[in-house]
Amino acid sequence: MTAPTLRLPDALAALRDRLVAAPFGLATPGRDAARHSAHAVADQIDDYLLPRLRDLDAPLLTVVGGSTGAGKSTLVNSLVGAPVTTAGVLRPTTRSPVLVCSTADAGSFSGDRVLPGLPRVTGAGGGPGTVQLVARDDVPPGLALLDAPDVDSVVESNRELAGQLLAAADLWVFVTTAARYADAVPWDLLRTAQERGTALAVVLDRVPPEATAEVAPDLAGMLDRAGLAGARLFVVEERPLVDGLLPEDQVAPLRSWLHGLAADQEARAAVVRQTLTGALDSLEQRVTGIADAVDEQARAADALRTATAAAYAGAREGVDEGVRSGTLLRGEVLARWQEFVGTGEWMRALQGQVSRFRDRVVSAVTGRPTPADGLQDALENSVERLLRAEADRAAERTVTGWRALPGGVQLMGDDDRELEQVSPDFPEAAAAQVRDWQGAVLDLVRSQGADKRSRARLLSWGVNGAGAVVMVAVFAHTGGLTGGEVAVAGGTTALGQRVLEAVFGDAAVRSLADRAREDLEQRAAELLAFEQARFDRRVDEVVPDPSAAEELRAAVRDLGVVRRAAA
Ligand SMILES: Nc1nc2c(ncn2[C@@H]2O[C@H](COP(=O)(O)OP(=O)(O)OP(=O)(O)O)[C@@H](O)[C@H]2O)c(=O)[nH]1
Ligand SMILES: [Mg+2]
Repeated sequence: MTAPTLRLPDALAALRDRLVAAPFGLATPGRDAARHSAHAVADQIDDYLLPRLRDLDAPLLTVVGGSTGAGKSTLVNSLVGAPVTTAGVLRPTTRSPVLVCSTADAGSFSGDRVLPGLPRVTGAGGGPGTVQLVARDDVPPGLALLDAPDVDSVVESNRELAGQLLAAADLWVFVTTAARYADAVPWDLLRTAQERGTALAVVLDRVPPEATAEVAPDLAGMLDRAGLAGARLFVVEERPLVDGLLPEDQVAPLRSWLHGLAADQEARAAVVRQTLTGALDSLEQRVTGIADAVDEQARAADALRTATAAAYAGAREGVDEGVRSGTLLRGEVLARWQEFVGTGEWMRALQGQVSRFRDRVVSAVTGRPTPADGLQDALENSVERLLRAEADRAAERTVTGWRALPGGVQLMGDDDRELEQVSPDFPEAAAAQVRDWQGAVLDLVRSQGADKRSRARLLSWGVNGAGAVVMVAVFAHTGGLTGGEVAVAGGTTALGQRVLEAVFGDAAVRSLADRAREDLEQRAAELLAFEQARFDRRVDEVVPDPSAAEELRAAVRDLGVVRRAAA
């Protein structure tokens, strides 16, 4: 059986992997904070929790943190009694951390046991992203001091690094000054320390001697009210420095407290336990917050997809409506239709008197082998225009919808103008589909166009002519209505309808037209699906895994189970 304590690192590593993979591609309101938090938790697992669990007896890592110019580097030098880290008048001075430890402990800190992402260098000049390691014989074993960059830096990388270092600490030595002890950023960090139960000491530095009596109790009160009464408070008065170091009487109390910890294995273990337990306890709440933000991502993705789907459903309906309403038969198509079936008195005379004129119509039409090309071209253009208009409208509606939704604007980026209309391939694809449709209609007419009698009439027009007639029928024949009931696009088209019925027979026209219409609507749906996919792909790319939030919650639940089993 595996000892439960051995499984805790596995559970943490699994959680870390989930955090690193958490999708935050959509600019939702909670995104940035949650992404930051996910990185911070993942870093803390790598930088602190895993190394600490692997070796509970490893020396304490004490991180000296606080505002720029608070005197952190000066304090570290004074504690050590030598200029191990650079103090300076330019703000901020410390850019890359300096870790001072006993020579005996150098092995604990020289590798990647703690802070594995920050390579160690010896000697100054390692630069940002490194930790300068200083091993000294005169530093007692058991406790290392890390001089950190400022927590409220104007330099963003400094701030982030400081946060990462504090999360990696067994013990925070928080340095603030008489002038700045009420600043917001340090207090945010102190509250974090309180929430996580991190072992903490506070140094009130650079206090004008005459102000000590007033300022120190004020800060102690603030700590108390923040639930940090347990933190040790050290006061260091601002005095002239000697060789860059604080006078011995000012630094001695803090030094002896730290040395006491270093020497006392029990006390050290208590500090480790406190910070370790606090960090582990804090994970559930932190990860829950991150998982909620991942849910927010999923909801935002759904909203974007829904907006897209609605726009393109509208486009499909628009096409169907356009096909059924007869509007496609206006203008050029109508003119070509009249040209095709012939114009003249008999057409007008036909109105209302189909049966009487049927035979004349049929003979008139069959007797005129007018080329159907003009009609076909006109139909093609008319259908393409409809498809284009609906696809353009859907693209525009989607873009408008996305602009109003969380993450939508960022997801489009600079492409919004391009997305607002059909894709560049659309016109060609639409033309090809319409041509294919016309071919399919011709095939339909050829293979099963109506009964024998009407097919004979049809074919006397030639397949092209017959196909064109069926296409007109598609647009003239509204669902369920027949013959005289239909008044499509004015009397002239209704007339066209009657001509068709005279030629085909009513039922045959309807059946052919229905099938041809279904085919066209199917092709339109395919074209629109292709257009819609441009939008869906963007969403899919940034929110790939719908179960991410649940997996995060499961990972933190597993951690709880392992911890309870170990307890
Ligand atoms: N006279 C006097 N000067 C001090 C004292 N503490 C710090 N200083 C000076 O204040 C300046 C800033 O001190 P640092 O130790 O560099 O401050 P820091 O907190 O490390 O600053 P960053 O690295 O920028 O975050 C330096 O010029 C120090 O010499 C003190 O107690 N007395
Ligand atoms: Mg410094």
